Amino acid sequence: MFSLIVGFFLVATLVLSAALLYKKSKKRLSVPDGVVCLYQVGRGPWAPSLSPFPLKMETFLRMHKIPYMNDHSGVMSSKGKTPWLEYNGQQVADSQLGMDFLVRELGLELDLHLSPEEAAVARAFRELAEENLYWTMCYESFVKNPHSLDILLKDVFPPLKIFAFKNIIGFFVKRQLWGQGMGRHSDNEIWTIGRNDLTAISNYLGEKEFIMGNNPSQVDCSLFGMLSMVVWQMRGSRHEQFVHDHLPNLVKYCERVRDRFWPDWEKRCKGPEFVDDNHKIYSH
Ligand SMILES: N[C@@H](CCC(=O)N[C@@H](CS)C(=O)NCC(=O)O)C(=O)O
Repeated sequence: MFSLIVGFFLVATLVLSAALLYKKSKKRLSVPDGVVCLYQVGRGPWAPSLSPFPLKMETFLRMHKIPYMNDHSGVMSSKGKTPWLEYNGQQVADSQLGMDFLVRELGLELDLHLSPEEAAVARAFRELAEENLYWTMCYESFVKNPHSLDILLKDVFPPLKIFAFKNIIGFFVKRQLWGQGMGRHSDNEIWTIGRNDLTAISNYLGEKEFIMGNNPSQVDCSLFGMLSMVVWQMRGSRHEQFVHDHLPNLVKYCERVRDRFWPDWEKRCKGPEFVDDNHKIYSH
Protein backbone atom coordinates (compact mmCIF):
# COMPACT_ATOMS: atom_id res chain seq x y z
CA MET A 1 0.00 0.00 0.00
CA PHE A 2 2.80 2.39 0.97
CA SER A 3 4.67 1.79 -2.29
CA LEU A 4 1.40 2.36 -4.20
CA ILE A 5 1.00 5.79 -2.61
CA VAL A 6 4.65 6.66 -3.23
CA GLY A 7 4.26 5.46 -6.84
CA PHE A 8 1.16 7.59 -7.30
CA PHE A 9 2.92 10.71 -6.04
CA LEU A 10 5.92 9.98 -8.20
CA VAL A 11 3.80 9.62 -11.35
CA ALA A 12 1.76 12.72 -10.44
CA THR A 13 4.94 14.71 -9.93
CA LEU A 14 6.41 13.51 -13.22
CA VAL A 15 3.24 14.39 -15.14
CA LEU A 16 3.12 17.81 -13.50
CA SER A 17 6.76 18.49 -14.29
CA ALA A 18 6.28 17.40 -17.91
CA ALA A 19 3.32 19.80 -18.17
CA LEU A 20 5.39 22.61 -16.66
CA LEU A 21 8.28 21.91 -19.05
CA TYR A 22 5.89 21.87 -22.01
CA LYS A 23 4.40 25.20 -20.95
CA LYS A 24 7.86 26.69 -20.59
CA SER A 25 8.99 25.49 -24.00
CA LYS A 26 6.15 27.30 -25.81
CA LYS A 27 6.93 30.31 -28.01
CA ARG A 28 7.40 33.68 -26.42
CA LEU A 29 6.42 37.24 -27.16
CA SER A 30 8.40 39.45 -29.58
CA VAL A 31 10.89 41.81 -28.02
CA PRO A 32 11.08 45.43 -29.32
CA ASP A 33 14.37 46.46 -30.97
CA GLY A 34 16.81 48.15 -28.61
CA VAL A 35 15.25 46.52 -25.56
CA VAL A 36 16.83 43.66 -23.62
CA CYS A 37 14.45 40.92 -22.59
CA LEU A 38 15.62 39.14 -19.47
CA TYR A 39 14.18 35.65 -19.15
CA GLN A 40 14.18 34.64 -15.56
CA VAL A 41 12.42 32.69 -12.86
CA GLY A 42 9.81 34.42 -10.73
CA ARG A 43 10.14 37.19 -8.19
CA GLY A 44 10.91 36.11 -4.63
CA PRO A 45 9.15 37.11 -1.42
CA TRP A 46 12.10 39.02 0.07
CA ALA A 47 14.23 39.79 -3.00
CA PRO A 48 13.18 40.51 -6.60
CA SER A 49 14.31 37.08 -7.70
CA LEU A 50 14.31 33.54 -6.35
CA SER A 51 17.78 33.12 -7.81
CA PRO A 52 21.02 35.12 -7.53
CA PHE A 53 21.81 35.12 -11.26
CA PRO A 54 18.80 37.07 -12.57
CA LEU A 55 19.22 39.56 -9.75
CA LYS A 56 22.82 40.02 -10.87
CA MET A 57 21.71 40.67 -14.46
CA GLU A 58 18.84 42.97 -13.60
CA THR A 59 21.10 45.02 -11.33
CA PHE A 60 23.58 45.30 -14.21
CA LEU A 61 20.83 46.52 -16.60
CA ARG A 62 19.81 49.13 -14.06
CA MET A 63 23.41 50.14 -13.28
CA HIS A 64 23.96 50.94 -16.97
CA LYS A 65 20.47 52.30 -17.61
CA ILE A 66 19.86 49.82 -20.40
CA PRO A 67 16.21 49.62 -21.53
CA TYR A 68 14.90 46.19 -20.58
CA MET A 69 11.90 44.07 -19.79
CA ASN A 70 11.44 40.83 -17.89
CA ASP A 71 9.83 37.62 -18.97
CA HIS A 72 8.98 35.61 -15.88
CA SER A 73 7.51 32.62 -17.69
CA GLY A 74 10.52 30.57 -16.63
CA VAL A 75 11.40 29.46 -20.17
CA MET A 76 14.88 27.92 -20.21
CA SER A 77 17.82 28.91 -22.43
CA SER A 78 19.21 26.80 -25.25
CA LYS A 79 21.64 25.51 -22.61
CA GLY A 80 18.79 24.36 -20.38
CA LYS A 81 19.51 26.99 -17.74
CA THR A 82 18.11 30.29 -16.65
CA PRO A 83 18.56 33.31 -16.78
CA TRP A 84 19.28 34.32 -20.36
CA LEU A 85 18.65 37.36 -22.52
CA GLU A 86 17.46 38.40 -25.93
CA TYR A 87 18.53 41.62 -27.65
CA ASN A 88 17.79 42.67 -31.23
CA GLY A 89 16.97 39.09 -32.17
CA GLN A 90 20.09 37.60 -30.58
CA GLN A 91 19.83 35.21 -27.66
CA VAL A 92 22.59 34.76 -25.11
CA ALA A 93 22.50 32.14 -22.37
CA ASP A 94 24.31 32.58 -19.03
CA SER A 95 24.32 35.70 -16.86
CA GLN A 96 27.98 36.53 -17.39
CA LEU A 97 28.07 35.80 -21.11
CA GLY A 98 24.91 37.92 -21.43
CA MET A 99 26.53 40.84 -19.65
CA ASP A 100 29.74 40.49 -21.69
CA PHE A 101 27.63 40.46 -24.85
CA LEU A 102 25.87 43.70 -23.86
CA VAL A 103 29.19 45.35 -23.03
CA ARG A 104 30.39 44.59 -26.59
CA GLU A 105 27.08 45.27 -28.32
CA LEU A 106 26.40 48.59 -26.61
CA GLY A 107 30.04 49.66 -26.38
CA LEU A 108 29.79 50.10 -22.61
CA GLU A 109 32.85 51.57 -20.98
CA LEU A 110 32.98 49.29 -18.05
CA ASP A 111 35.29 48.94 -15.08
CA LEU A 112 37.77 51.39 -16.60
CA HIS A 113 38.68 52.47 -13.08
CA LEU A 114 40.16 49.03 -12.39
CA SER A 115 43.82 48.23 -13.02
CA PRO A 116 44.53 44.80 -14.57
CA GLU A 117 45.47 43.56 -11.09
CA GLU A 118 42.20 44.82 -9.59
CA ALA A 119 40.24 43.35 -12.48
CA ALA A 120 41.87 40.00 -11.72
CA VAL A 121 40.83 40.25 -8.07
CA ALA A 122 37.29 41.18 -9.12
CA ARG A 123 37.12 38.15 -11.37
CA ALA A 124 38.38 35.88 -8.60
CA PHE A 125 35.69 37.16 -6.22
CA ARG A 126 33.00 36.63 -8.83
CA GLU A 127 34.08 33.03 -9.30
CA LEU A 128 34.33 32.50 -5.54
CA ALA A 129 30.73 33.65 -5.17
CA GLU A 130 29.21 31.97 -8.22
CA GLU A 131 31.21 28.76 -8.43
CA ASN A 132 31.85 27.98 -4.77
CA LEU A 133 29.72 29.90 -2.27
CA TYR A 134 26.67 29.34 -4.49
CA TRP A 135 26.93 25.57 -4.14
CA THR A 136 27.11 25.77 -0.36
CA MET A 137 23.90 27.83 -0.58
CA CYS A 138 22.27 25.21 -2.81
CA TYR A 139 23.23 22.53 -0.31
CA GLU A 140 21.85 24.58 2.57
CA SER A 141 18.54 25.29 0.82
CA PHE A 142 17.87 22.04 -1.01
CA VAL A 143 19.51 19.37 1.13
CA LYS A 144 20.10 20.64 4.64
CA ASN A 145 16.87 22.55 5.08
CA PRO A 146 14.49 21.91 2.15
CA HIS A 147 11.48 22.85 4.31
CA SER A 148 12.65 26.47 4.15
CA LEU A 149 11.50 26.35 0.52
CA ASP A 150 7.88 25.99 1.64
CA ILE A 151 7.98 29.47 3.13
CA LEU A 152 10.08 30.89 0.32
CA LEU A 153 7.77 29.63 -2.41
CA LYS A 154 4.41 29.85 -0.74
CA ASP A 155 3.40 33.14 -2.35
CA VAL A 156 4.98 32.23 -5.66
CA PHE A 157 3.76 28.73 -6.46
CA PRO A 158 0.62 26.73 -5.58
CA PRO A 159 1.18 23.74 -3.22
CA LEU A 160 1.48 21.12 -5.98
CA LYS A 161 4.14 23.11 -7.76
CA ILE A 162 6.07 23.49 -4.50
CA PHE A 163 5.87 19.73 -4.07
CA ALA A 164 7.27 19.21 -7.60
CA PHE A 165 9.88 21.92 -7.14
CA LYS A 166 11.15 20.50 -3.88
CA ASN A 167 11.24 16.90 -4.99
CA ILE A 168 12.16 16.97 -8.67
CA ILE A 169 14.43 20.03 -8.61
CA GLY A 170 15.80 18.91 -5.23
CA PHE A 171 16.72 15.57 -6.78
CA PHE A 172 18.53 17.27 -9.69
CA VAL A 173 20.29 19.76 -7.44
CA LYS A 174 21.59 16.89 -5.32
CA ARG A 175 22.97 15.28 -8.47
CA GLN A 176 24.55 18.58 -9.50
CA LEU A 177 26.07 19.00 -6.06
CA TRP A 178 27.62 15.57 -6.39
CA GLY A 179 28.92 16.29 -9.90
CA GLN A 180 30.32 19.68 -8.95
CA GLY A 181 31.94 18.09 -5.91
CA MET A 182 30.48 20.15 -3.08
CA GLY A 183 27.94 17.43 -2.33
CA ARG A 184 30.69 14.95 -1.53
CA HIS A 185 31.79 16.88 1.56
CA SER A 186 30.29 16.43 5.01
CA ASP A 187 27.71 18.86 6.30
CA ASN A 188 30.27 20.47 8.58
CA GLU A 189 32.83 20.79 5.78
CA ILE A 190 30.31 22.43 3.45
CA TRP A 191 29.29 24.93 6.09
CA THR A 192 32.95 25.72 6.85
CA ILE A 193 33.54 26.43 3.14
CA GLY A 194 30.47 28.70 2.96
CA ARG A 195 31.44 30.54 6.13
CA ASN A 196 35.01 31.05 4.93
CA ASP A 197 33.82 32.39 1.56
CA LEU A 198 31.48 34.88 3.24
CA THR A 199 34.25 35.94 5.61
CA ALA A 200 36.69 36.44 2.73
CA ILE A 201 34.24 38.72 0.91
CA SER A 202 33.56 40.63 4.12
CA ASN A 203 37.28 41.05 4.87
CA TYR A 204 38.04 42.31 1.40
CA LEU A 205 35.07 44.68 1.38
CA GLY A 206 36.02 46.14 4.76
CA GLU A 207 34.65 49.66 5.03
CA LYS A 208 34.63 50.30 1.27
CA GLU A 209 31.40 51.37 -0.43
CA PHE A 210 31.70 48.73 -3.13
CA ILE A 211 33.89 45.67 -3.37
CA MET A 212 36.52 47.30 -5.61
CA GLY A 213 36.44 50.76 -4.03
CA ASN A 214 34.13 53.73 -3.98
CA ASN A 215 32.67 53.13 -7.44
CA PRO A 216 30.47 50.20 -8.39
CA SER A 217 31.88 47.71 -10.86
CA GLN A 218 30.54 44.67 -12.65
CA VAL A 219 31.50 42.27 -9.86
CA ASP A 220 29.17 44.15 -7.49
CA CYS A 221 26.22 42.90 -9.56
CA SER A 222 27.35 39.35 -8.98
CA LEU A 223 28.09 39.76 -5.27
CA PHE A 224 24.88 41.68 -4.68
CA GLY A 225 22.83 38.98 -6.43
CA MET A 226 24.42 36.25 -4.34
CA LEU A 227 24.54 38.07 -1.00
CA SER A 228 20.94 39.31 -1.31
CA MET A 229 19.88 35.68 -1.14
CA VAL A 230 21.94 35.18 2.01
CA VAL A 231 20.94 38.42 3.71
CA TRP A 232 17.22 38.44 2.92
CA GLN A 233 15.99 35.27 1.34
CA MET A 234 17.69 32.26 2.95
CA ARG A 235 15.61 32.59 6.09
CA GLY A 236 16.52 30.23 8.89
CA SER A 237 19.81 29.20 7.23
CA ARG A 238 23.25 29.19 8.80
CA HIS A 239 24.39 31.58 6.07
CA GLU A 240 21.73 34.13 6.98
CA GLN A 241 22.40 33.91 10.69
CA PHE A 242 26.16 34.17 10.24
CA VAL A 243 26.14 37.36 8.14
CA HIS A 244 23.64 39.07 10.42
CA ASP A 245 25.55 38.05 13.56
CA HIS A 246 29.15 38.41 12.40
CA LEU A 247 29.46 40.21 9.06
CA PRO A 248 27.38 43.38 9.33
CA ASN A 249 29.36 45.08 6.56
CA LEU A 250 27.89 42.59 4.09
CA VAL A 251 24.37 43.45 5.24
CA LYS A 252 25.09 47.17 4.91
CA TYR A 253 26.67 46.58 1.51
CA CYS A 254 23.50 44.86 0.25
CA GLU A 255 21.36 47.66 1.64
CA ARG A 256 23.60 50.22 -0.09
CA VAL A 257 23.42 48.54 -3.50
CA ARG A 258 19.68 47.94 -3.09
CA ASP A 259 19.01 51.58 -2.21
CA ARG A 260 21.08 52.83 -5.14
CA PHE A 261 19.74 50.61 -7.91
CA TRP A 262 16.45 49.28 -6.58
CA PRO A 263 14.32 52.19 -5.32
CA ASP A 264 11.30 50.02 -6.21
CA TRP A 265 12.60 46.98 -4.28
CA GLU A 266 9.42 46.43 -2.22
CA LYS A 267 7.25 46.54 -5.34
CA ARG A 268 9.43 43.90 -6.96
CA CYS A 269 9.23 41.47 -4.03
CA LYS A 270 6.18 39.26 -3.75
CA GLY A 271 5.07 40.87 -0.52
CA PRO A 272 2.18 43.19 0.28
CA GLU A 273 3.46 45.95 -2.05
CA PHE A 274 4.13 43.70 -5.02
CA VAL A 275 3.28 45.07 -8.47
CA ASP A 276 3.52 42.67 -11.40
CA ASP A 277 6.00 44.03 -13.99
CA ASN A 278 6.07 41.08 -16.35
CA HIS A 279 6.85 42.49 -19.84
CA LYS A 280 6.88 46.08 -18.58
CA ILE A 281 9.64 48.05 -20.33
CA TYR A 282 12.07 49.89 -18.05
CA SER A 283 13.52 52.80 -19.99
CA HIS A 284 14.87 54.78 -16.98
N1 LIG B 1 26.44 30.17 -14.79
C1 LIG B 1 25.01 30.35 -14.94
C2 LIG B 1 24.31 29.74 -13.73
C3 LIG B 1 22.80 29.80 -13.87
C4 LIG B 1 22.14 28.73 -13.02
O1 LIG B 1 22.77 27.91 -12.37
N2 LIG B 1 20.84 28.74 -13.04
C5 LIG B 1 20.08 27.75 -12.33
C6 LIG B 1 18.95 28.42 -11.58
S1 LIG B 1 19.61 29.36 -10.25
C7 LIG B 1 19.48 26.80 -13.35
O2 LIG B 1 19.08 27.18 -14.43
N3 LIG B 1 19.42 25.51 -13.01
C8 LIG B 1 18.79 24.52 -13.84
C9 LIG B 1 19.74 23.42 -14.16
O3 LIG B 1 20.92 23.49 -13.78
O4 LIG B 1 19.28 22.47 -14.79
C10 LIG B 1 24.70 31.83 -15.06
O5 LIG B 1 25.50 32.65 -14.61
O6 LIG B 1 23.67 32.17 -15.66
